[in-house]
Amino acid sequence: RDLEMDLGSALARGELALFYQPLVDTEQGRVGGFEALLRWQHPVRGTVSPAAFIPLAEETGMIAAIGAWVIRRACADAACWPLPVKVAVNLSPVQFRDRSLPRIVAEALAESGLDPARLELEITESLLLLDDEKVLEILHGLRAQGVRIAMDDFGTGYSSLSYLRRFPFDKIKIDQSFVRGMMEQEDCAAIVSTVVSLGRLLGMSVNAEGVETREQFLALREQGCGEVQGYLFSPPRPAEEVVAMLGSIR
Ligand code: G
Ligand code: G
Ligand code: MN
Ligand code: NA
Repeated sequence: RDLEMDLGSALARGELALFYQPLVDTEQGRVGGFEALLRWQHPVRGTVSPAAFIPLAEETGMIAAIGAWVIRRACADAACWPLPVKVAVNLSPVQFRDRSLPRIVAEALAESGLDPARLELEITESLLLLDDEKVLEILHGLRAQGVRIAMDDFGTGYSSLSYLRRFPFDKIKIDQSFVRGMMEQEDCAAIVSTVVSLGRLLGMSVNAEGVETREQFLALREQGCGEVQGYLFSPPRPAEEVVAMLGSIR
């Protein structure tokens, strides 16, 4: 497969880049951090979405090198930002297959000098489906470094509330599919408000993704959802634009 061969050299050729989407603190009304989202600037195909190439990287094992690069790049970028806001990095379950992740993260933090409390790692429910002692050990190893762990896309996988007991997440991210329908559909509204209170009762922060309208934002803030992100504020933008985004949202 052509794409596969190209992906093999994409890292070395400098074709991978991190874009950043602001995480907006609803109480303070300001940017509290950024989620790093990977982009592949392919010389012929143009920008290739991670939805297209992450699965390929996972199948071929290339996700190990790409994932390590993402962690290092995100820490290095964040260490240079003018304000000490968070940086959130998405992890693939494949990055938990061996035990190298805590070391990769420790090295990225040491090299960059980034305060570990500013790094948030996003995992998905599918990781916990493996129901693996090793996964929990790795997560605890990361947590022990002072890094925060967020459950991404909450409610879309094989959601089991027992996951929230098996590992104490710092944050739950409500999937954008629920946010999209929350003003029109009672089922979405019920799920959103239930997850917001669940997070609060469990002592976890809650983020709502895919916020596109002011009405959604106001409703989420009213319900006590502490953090939001979405096109209402900004799409993911190139690293060079982070400083401008820090100043522009209020
Ligand atoms: O940015 P976009 O909406 O196109 O991202 C599509 C998907 O790719 C999302 O599910 C997102 O979590 C995932 N993704 C983006 N960047 C990374 C990354 O650096 N690593 C992993 N594993 N997934 C990522
Ligand atoms: O799986 P994960 O939540 O990491 O993926 C986030 C994805 O959602 C990214 O690809 C990002 O580009 C996309 N995204 C971010 N904000 C919005 C939004 O407001 N609306 C829509 N439709 N997509 C968004
Ligand atoms: Mn994410
Ligand atoms: Na998500």
